[in-house]
Amino acid sequence: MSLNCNQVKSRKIIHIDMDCFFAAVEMRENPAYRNRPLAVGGSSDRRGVISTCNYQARKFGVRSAMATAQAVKKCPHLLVVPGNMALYKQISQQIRAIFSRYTDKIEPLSLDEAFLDVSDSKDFQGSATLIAESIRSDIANELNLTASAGVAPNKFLAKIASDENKPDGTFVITPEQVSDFVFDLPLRKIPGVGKVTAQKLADIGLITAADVQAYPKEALLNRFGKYAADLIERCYGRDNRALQTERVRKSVGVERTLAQDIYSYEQALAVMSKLLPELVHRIKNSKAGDAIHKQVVKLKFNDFQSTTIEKTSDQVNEGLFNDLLQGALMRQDARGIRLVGISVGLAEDNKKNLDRQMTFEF
Ligand code: TTP
Ligand code: MG
Repeated sequence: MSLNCNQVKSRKIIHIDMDCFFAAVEMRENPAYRNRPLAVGGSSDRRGVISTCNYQARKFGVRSAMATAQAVKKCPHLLVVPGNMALYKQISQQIRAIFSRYTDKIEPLSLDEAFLDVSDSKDFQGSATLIAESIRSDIANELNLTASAGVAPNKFLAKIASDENKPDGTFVITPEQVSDFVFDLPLRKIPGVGKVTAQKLADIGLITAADVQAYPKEALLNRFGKYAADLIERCYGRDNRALQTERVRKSVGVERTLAQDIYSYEQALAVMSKLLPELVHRIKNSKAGDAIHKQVVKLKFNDFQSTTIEKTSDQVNEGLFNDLLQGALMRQDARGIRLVGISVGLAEDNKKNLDRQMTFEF
């Protein structure tokens, strides 16, 4: 049976968001930063802005995206450090590896936050709350960092919930609590409602979700168009969006296992030249041409050991594959070759995640 518009599939969604992520990493790495107001950002004499700051600095009113000069005015003892993006990315991978112990339905939103759909999980007898607590304690024990979690029947409520008990806390909205929770919810807190939209809504007296519920639906749809329909849904606590879990492809390749072992460069080259048009075809089909950043040759020998050799490249270059094959054969040691493969590595396309962020800006 298919779901019609009014039937909302019940899900168990966890939203995890690291606490003052960049600043927390800096405090972990440098004990001297721990007990003082700290920000990561550009320096004030170069018109820098604050990326984030620790909770001590927040007490003084320092915020993300604030000019560093203004932040230092608010908090004269603020220490501003430049940050280390490579390290934040590496830790982000470690956090994702922890998530993947619990589910493969993961939608990363940025380096420090992600949605997890644990509807079908059997861990902790299916308790999303206990799963969230377990993830938080894994992060604390293994990475020495804290995260906050929101647990709810859908994405937008889970996202709002993760902010409720920040830092180092969990907030749960059960299906029974949804209507009470949204009643007082300021529209500004709904992801996608920015400053401009919130002001336009306030202009007609709409501040909370309850205000929207009480307002004539047709009038809202006429005034604000199609975005109003989603907004009204959120104001009743509804959000039927599934997680966008599609994996970003990391490579495209073709390989051939041979019926009989081969031994020479010429033989391997002949196999490779048959594979090449296939590879080009696959790259075209996957529309990945623009993302190519390396070429790879793989050989498997008749003792089942395999070897790969690669070189940076932004296109498919036959000459380079030939050179790589020669390089790989230096490792042959008189063994027979059972498999020849060629592939291209693709750069990760982070834009995809940004494009997904939905807004209600009218
Ligand atoms: P956030 O999760 O928005 O912030 P946070 O983790 O620092 O703090 P909170 O405890 O409130 O979650 O963003 C994650 C990281 O992204 C943050 O550590 C730094 C970076 N960032 C910027 O560089 N500029 C910005 O304007 C924001 C909002 C974040
Ligand atoms: Mg965060």
